[in-house]
Amino acid sequence: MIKLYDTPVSGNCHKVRLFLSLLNLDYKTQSVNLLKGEQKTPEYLTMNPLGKVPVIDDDGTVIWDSQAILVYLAKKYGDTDWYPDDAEGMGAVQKWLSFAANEMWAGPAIARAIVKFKRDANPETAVKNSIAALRVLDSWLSDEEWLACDRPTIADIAVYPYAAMVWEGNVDMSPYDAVNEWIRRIEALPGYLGMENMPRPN
Ligand SMILES: N[C@@H](CCC(=O)N[C@@H](CS)C(=O)NCC(=O)O)C(=O)O
Repeated sequence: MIKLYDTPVSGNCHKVRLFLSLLNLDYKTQSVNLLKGEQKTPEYLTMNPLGKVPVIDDDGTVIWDSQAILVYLAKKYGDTDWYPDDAEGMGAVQKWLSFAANEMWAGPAIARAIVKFKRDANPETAVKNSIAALRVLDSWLSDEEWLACDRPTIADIAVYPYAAMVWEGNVDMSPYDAVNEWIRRIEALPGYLGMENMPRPN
């Protein structure tokens, strides 16, 4: 069975839990307490030398990094709807996986972590980066329902959690109508699983 090394408040872990739920896969979780440094123990570092969550162990196949895990799960358990196998489709999905790891991290994820977890980073830079990322997303989603291939793919799952939680980082979501509509479309997918105990914006 798949074992997910998981921290419930982590948006990167939420990507994985959400996708496991959309695929209707059984899994168990092993909670990793980041405040206690459980991600830096010698045992944990043998699975992920970066000392971060999430990690999955699928009967001995160990994968770290939320984007890599989405690719693995889609290829192994999903179908080509979630992760296409043609060059154009793969490229279209991959650019948003990179966006999730770079722009969504430098902006929305850091802005939230500053407010919620007292992360030592510059709030003005994080909010500026968040606005830049949201503008790119909003512009794309003004013409498209989904990020790639005209259907829900792992691109949407990778970008969604930190977009849906960016308001927790004191970023005003009200100017981004297309992003808000896309968030509602994702939350209407069969098997959608929300972030545990996540408050919703007013
Ligand atoms: N690119 C990685 C980033 C993983 C990451 O930064 N995880 C954070 C939690 S969201 C973490 O484990 N932080 C603990 C640490 O850096 O010590 C991914 O997408 O999985």
